[in-house]
Amino acid sequence: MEKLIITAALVGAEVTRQDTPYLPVTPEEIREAAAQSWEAGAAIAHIHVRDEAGRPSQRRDLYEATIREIRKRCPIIIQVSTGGAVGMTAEERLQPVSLRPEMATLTTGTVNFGEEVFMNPLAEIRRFAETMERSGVRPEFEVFDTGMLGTALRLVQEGWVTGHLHFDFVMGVPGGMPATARYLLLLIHQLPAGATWTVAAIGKHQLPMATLGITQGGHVRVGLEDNIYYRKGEWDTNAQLVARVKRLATELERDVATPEEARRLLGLKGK
Ligand code: KMH
Ligand code: ZN
Repeated sequence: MEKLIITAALVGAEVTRQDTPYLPVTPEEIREAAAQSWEAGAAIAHIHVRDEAGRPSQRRDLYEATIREIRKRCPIIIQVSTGGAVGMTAEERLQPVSLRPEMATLTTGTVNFGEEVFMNPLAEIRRFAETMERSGVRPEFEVFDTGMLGTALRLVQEGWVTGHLHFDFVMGVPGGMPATARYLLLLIHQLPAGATWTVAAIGKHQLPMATLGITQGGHVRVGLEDNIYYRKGEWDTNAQLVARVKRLATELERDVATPEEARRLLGLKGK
């Protein structure tokens, strides 16, 4: 198997400081979380940013400041969110892509998201893909439900996305697909040859699905965006979650990729 790429989803848009005191929100805190996660074995930092009041934001200046801070401390691959928070406009969500980060997320469908709806109409998805392609930003397809894989492949067929294909299966969001082995196997068996995939799962599902990602030849995303507990009732940090995946991978005899090795696996040129 190729080396394991660990993504640290450091911040997210839904978790608050009231939920966990360990959530990084300022550029400096996100820098430290990224650096500690890199030291623990992460090759990619999936980032959202927060405004001065701690609210989810897609402001370009906040992403710029955060990326600058992270770059001071470590060579981790930076993947910006274009999902942002539910209810944001496409214009708002696309702002960080203009910074030309190495990667950005691309959600390929609309999905119920708890009591809300995460809207991603096809015309908007095409626009996001076209903007990333033009900016030299590698998309990571965010697949919250099974139909989104078909839409991602449609975008590829239509020529909106070229080059290496990388998917993130986000499992266990209320309204999205469940976090089960059966769903994961269904998805990975439909991937085109040469594509890579990672698995992210919400809350208590994170650890078992991460283990499946390691053993089934995929990659793994962990972090406070998806899960704030190390075990029931016990908070953790992003780095602790990453370190646990690295320990598991080592036990299962799978080496962990550095950012440079991950760049080669994902066909990234580096920035
Ligand atoms: N916050 C979710 C509505 C992404 O980062 O692109 C969307 C999300 C996906 O987190
Ligand atoms: Zn995200």
